Amino acid sequence: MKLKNLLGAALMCLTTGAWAAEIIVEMKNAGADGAMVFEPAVVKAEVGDTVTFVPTDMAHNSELVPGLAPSGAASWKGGIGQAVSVTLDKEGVYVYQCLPHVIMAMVGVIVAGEPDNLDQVIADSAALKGRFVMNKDRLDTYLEQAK
Ligand SMILES: [Cu+2]
Repeated sequence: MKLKNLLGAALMCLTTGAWAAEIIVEMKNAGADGAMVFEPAVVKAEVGDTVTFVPTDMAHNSELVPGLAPSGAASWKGGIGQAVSVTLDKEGVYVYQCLPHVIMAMVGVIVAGEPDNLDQVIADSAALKGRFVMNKDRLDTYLEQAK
């Protein structure tokens, strides 16, 4: 009886995705890609995985850029200096930003499953890129890695 319960619990875990990964992205003043970065800046994940943004340094946030995500995907907007988590509920490419440092191209990319909407995201990212004053090719570099 006890063993049967254990097996049942294990099966439940498998079918409900209890093994989904949790991925940590740090918000930093400096990193491998220069000043004001998310690290890792390009995350390849699966639908159901959770990404948590951790304020390693202060004065950063993470928020989804409206329109630069799979259709119908859950959005997120963390407070300044606050950790925030998102569970990826739709397959595709997500672009997010740090609001105080958009002009320094403090952005990041998540790919959940296949990057089916990548061409659309690239086409629609012009407005965001227009706000960059520094590191102007950073998002293009990240999106190149999203393929
Ligand atoms: Cu920032």
